[in-house]
Amino acid sequence: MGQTQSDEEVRLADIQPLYIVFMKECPSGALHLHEFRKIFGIKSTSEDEVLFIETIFKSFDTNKDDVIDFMEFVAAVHLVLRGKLEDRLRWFFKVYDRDENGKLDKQEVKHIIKIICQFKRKIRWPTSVERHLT
Ligand SMILES: [Ca+2]
Ligand SMILES: [Ca+2]
Repeated sequence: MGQTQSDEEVRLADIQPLYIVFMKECPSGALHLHEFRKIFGIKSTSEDEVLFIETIFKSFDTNKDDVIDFMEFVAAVHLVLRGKLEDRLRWFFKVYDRDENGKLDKQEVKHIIKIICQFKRKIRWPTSVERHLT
């Protein structure tokens, strides 16, 4: 996987509880978009939110095969909950930059702030993940 050694590296003890959550939510070992939404408790049908979740999903699907496997899931959870600020910002930028032109324009920023405000009220980590990682 070409990882670099660092203090931030995922430890085995962190992975075990995630593995339990992951296998419970998707025994097939591959997480699809609709399961991804279910895990985070997103039942929204608003077009903006659906699109946003899809963008997040794609940003985690690093090998672009339209499913999130366990290693991608671990990387995602690790990044969001434990990642270095710089890595998180890089990821946020990728998610925000909807037309992928490498810049954030006013519309993109405005749009994303609106969605994040809506999500803050709705999103939840599975409690088992929260307990182990926060
Ligand atoms: Ca994938
Ligand atoms: Ca852009």
